[in-house]
Amino acid sequence: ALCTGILYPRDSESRVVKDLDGMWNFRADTSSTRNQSFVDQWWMKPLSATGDVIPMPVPSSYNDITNDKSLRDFVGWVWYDRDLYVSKAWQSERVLLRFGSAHYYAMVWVNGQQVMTHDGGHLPFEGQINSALSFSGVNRITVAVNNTLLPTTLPPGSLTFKTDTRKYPLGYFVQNVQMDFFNYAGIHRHVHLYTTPNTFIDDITVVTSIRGKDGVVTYSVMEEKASGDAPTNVEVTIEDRDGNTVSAQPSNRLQDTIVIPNARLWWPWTMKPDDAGYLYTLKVNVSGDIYRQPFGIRTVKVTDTQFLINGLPFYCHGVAKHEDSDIRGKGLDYPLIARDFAMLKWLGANCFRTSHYPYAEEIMDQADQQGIVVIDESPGVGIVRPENFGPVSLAHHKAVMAEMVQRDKNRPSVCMWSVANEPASQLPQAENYFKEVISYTRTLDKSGRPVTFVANQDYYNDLVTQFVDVICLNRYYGWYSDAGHTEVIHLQLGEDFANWRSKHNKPIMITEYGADTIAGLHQEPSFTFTEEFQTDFMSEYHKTFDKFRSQFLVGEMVWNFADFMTVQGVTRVVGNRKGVLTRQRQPKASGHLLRSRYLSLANST
Ligand code: GCB
Repeated sequence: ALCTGILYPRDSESRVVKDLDGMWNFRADTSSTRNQSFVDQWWMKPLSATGDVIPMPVPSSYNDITNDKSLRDFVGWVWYDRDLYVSKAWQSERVLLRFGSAHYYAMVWVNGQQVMTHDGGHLPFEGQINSALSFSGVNRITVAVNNTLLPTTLPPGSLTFKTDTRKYPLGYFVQNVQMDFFNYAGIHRHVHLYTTPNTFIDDITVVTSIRGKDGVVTYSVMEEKASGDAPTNVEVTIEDRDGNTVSAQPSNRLQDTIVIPNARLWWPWTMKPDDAGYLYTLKVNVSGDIYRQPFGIRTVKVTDTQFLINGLPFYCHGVAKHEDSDIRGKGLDYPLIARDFAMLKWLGANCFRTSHYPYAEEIMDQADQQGIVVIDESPGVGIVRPENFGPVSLAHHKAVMAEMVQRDKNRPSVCMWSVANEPASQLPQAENYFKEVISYTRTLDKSGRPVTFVANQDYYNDLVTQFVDVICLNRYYGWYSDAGHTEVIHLQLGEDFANWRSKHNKPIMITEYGADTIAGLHQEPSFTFTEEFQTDFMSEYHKTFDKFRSQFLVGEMVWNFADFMTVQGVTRVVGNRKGVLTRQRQPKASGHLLRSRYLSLANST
């Protein structure tokens, strides 16, 4: 899976895309668990013939759709199926079935024949299904998805079975997860069927640099050739945003460098509004298979005090987010995506981190197009127990990084990779584990983006920051320690900055700081959980940031963009309330505070 492409399905003169979104039949399997074989072979017949099914929207998490508490909190296998027909005209093409993501482990059958499996909840997977398809009658696609998290999955988790039947009913178990967000599950993103010719473009990689006023575009195309097909005929051109061809003459090579004179660069919207998110298109034609790959011309470089985009210092003022909303959970939803980007702009944010997993491709497209910088984070969250650092975990973590870089390598918005959030970076096992993951990630990205992980440990016990380009810190002074005491924040944060700097001569970014706040709860003078407290608390952080901004602080990101769902617990009032927006994306007082700060930062840089 590592060397094959996962290009986004785009239609063209040679490709047809059909989406399979809609209502699927759905049923949870309450009798099988991840590690057991299935009780019944439900893929052999229509799901409705196995028992009661309900209509389930795709894409969506299944958890919050019904009133059934056991489905909301379900851990194990759930099943989806639906019927479809394909055009006879597709018989001579390759037909691929592609899932934007399914959480967590997925198995897929077409007409009872297994066509693929995939490990991991936040990245696309696909397979060619011609041999299982009927072109002259109905087809059935069956998908089984299992959300059980194990010590070796990303994120990791474990199951504890309680066997004392005086206290627990038979079969009672607890899913232990170290992550502070609800383990939403199901088919979370689009399901596409698409075609390509038999000689086809498998992958495209674009790397850009800047020479004076020119943009230097180095691309490489991977083709798969059908046996007996005529010699490859290649034509590659570049179009600007208005569709004008800007490459002097077409290249006829699979690998080449094209220079665009007086190129327009891709910029974050705060640095150059007119060229915010400026994208070109690499138009590739390989023996008649046509694919249009968007890309931007921009460079990223980190010095010991600065984060440079196109050679100019970039100060990141943004947010950490989640894919999370009412009803649909982590399911892809276009109105939500549009609203989130509208509110990012409203806040004046110029960047976000995909805490704590890669986000949908349709979200990343908006970041590319709107000129928002992204720190692209892997699902490496909750790596905190010694058993999460073994060889199986390491191999899986590398495989996930490979899939993630493969998917996002051509995106100009992605300016840094984060391999993990808050791992136990003080454990001796962590040092070699992350040395491997980080150096492997560097080899994957031909454009050499910086690589980091997000730390919550202290400067004196952390063993991993030595391998990163930017020190990323999550800090909760005045909240998880000295709760309510905003007066300690500037002292503790300032001391912390100084200590990290003297240990590692690298730029620092605050990737989280925040306080739980119930919208509408007020108290003066401020008190924890009130809107007054959240703004007081944030203002203290801002004072400290301003002191270090001209030195080595390269960014600040509040935790969190919006309130989001978590597991039930005594510190969470129907979810994590650290949003500067509510879960419905309406501002708290802190949203207005951040907006005035970020808009003035935007105007000063
Ligand atoms: C963190 C985690 C984040 C949590 C947050 C909190 O450090 O990275 O996932 O939600 O703290 O609110 O506790």
